[in-house]
Amino acid sequence: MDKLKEKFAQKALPLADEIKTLIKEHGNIVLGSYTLEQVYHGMKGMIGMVTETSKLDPEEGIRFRGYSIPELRLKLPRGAGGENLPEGIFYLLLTGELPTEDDAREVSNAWARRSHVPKHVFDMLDSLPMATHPMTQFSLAILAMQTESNFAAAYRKGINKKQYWDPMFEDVMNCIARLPRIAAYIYRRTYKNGVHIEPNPKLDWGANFAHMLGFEDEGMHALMRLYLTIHVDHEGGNVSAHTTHLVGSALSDAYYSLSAGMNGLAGPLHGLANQEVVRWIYDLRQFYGDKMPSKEDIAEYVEKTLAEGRVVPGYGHAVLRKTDPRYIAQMEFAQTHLADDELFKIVQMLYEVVPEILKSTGKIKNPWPNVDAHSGVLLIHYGLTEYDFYTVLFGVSRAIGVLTSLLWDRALGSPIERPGSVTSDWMKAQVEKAKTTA
Ligand code: CMX
Repeated sequence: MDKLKEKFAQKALPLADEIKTLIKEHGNIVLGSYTLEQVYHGMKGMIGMVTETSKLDPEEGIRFRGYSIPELRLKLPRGAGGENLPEGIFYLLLTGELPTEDDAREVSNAWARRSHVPKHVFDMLDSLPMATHPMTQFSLAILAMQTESNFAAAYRKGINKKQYWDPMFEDVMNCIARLPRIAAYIYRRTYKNGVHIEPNPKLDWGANFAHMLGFEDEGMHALMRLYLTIHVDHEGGNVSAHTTHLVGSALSDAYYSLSAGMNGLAGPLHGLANQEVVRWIYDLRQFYGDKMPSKEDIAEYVEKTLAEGRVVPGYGHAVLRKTDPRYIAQMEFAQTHLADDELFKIVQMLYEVVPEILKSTGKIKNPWPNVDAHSGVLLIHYGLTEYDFYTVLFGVSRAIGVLTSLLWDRALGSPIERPGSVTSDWMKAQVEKAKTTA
């Protein structure tokens, strides 16, 4: 068994026993109660699942295995041109331990070894109309790889449920290893006349991804490492993570589950917001004659967006109540590498103007920018201008978090998910009941 797989088994299997005991001995402890509004409004704030890899605090932001983004920027191994290696955060999410440089390098090597994409996946992509959105192509390609699932093959043979985690480990490693190749193929097919670039096995995962997309600039390699590290995980309840977990709970394999999760990421209120932000900024600039907008212009355009019953993309969050630390990490990168960039200056002005206007509506719970408010501007600076592709980059990173979580689900013996649902008539009856008891 390879070292990382053995380490995972040493961590996960004892916890599976511990959880069984916890449920047996303390299963009747009451964790909270929820309101009619929470049931109608997307179950916000209801504790409904366990996700081992990360936890989101509304005020402080995400902690990966207990570490905040600023802490991890100091503690995780870095690539040649700077910025943490996504391989390092994968190791942390998988094992709960900070990786050494060697640990991260071993993940890099394992992913390089496992990165071969079967030909039929490329053939399937080539059969799609050129105008197919990159996220549709990405989700379909992941689904097409399902032919490779070790878990599905093992289940068909009749594997013992205690062993589920083993073929799932293989699927998770293989799937993540192949995603950059697939994403780069989609990019080059859609935007670069199908001229593809072979991987460079000497590069780390993030830099190799940038290389296959066609970017050799050290700054872009560093940006790709940062991007792929900060988008990995955001606890279990967000749409892409929850969907992957839910679909996987039926013992659908990693490919089925991730493809489903990516369809959720493709929604404009979730991951697609990164392309929407850039589109919205371009529309804003065009509205003011393609000149640098003033703060007054921006304020007017935000008001106009709200008056049209549209959302201001990149602002707000279902859990966060402060500026997203992932936004700040990208802002710091921009301050170091592209302080004079015109679009970056617009993003900075938006940060000064938008929150006050959103607050003044009195209904938006979080007026602050989220991760998507910043990412596009950095990518454009390095020449990745095709914004319809941005959510695929998010997806490559998010796969790390949701698939490590899915692997933990299988190791811990998580059951099929099946929450109860009620009708509005049932709700009205509860209201009547509450009135009579009051
Ligand atoms: N612009 C305009 N209106 C907004 C808004 C924004 N940025 N954020 C919230 N609102 C509105 C909601 O649409 C809702 O309106 P109604 O009551 O008329 O339905 C009201 O304010 C209350 O919403 P909320 O409780 O503050 O926010 P939710 O938890 O319902 O939604 C989110 C969260 C992210 C979907 C929402 O803030 C939004 O639409 N933001 C813009 C899209 C975006 O950036 N999404 C990316 C999020 C990060 C990610 O997943 O990648």
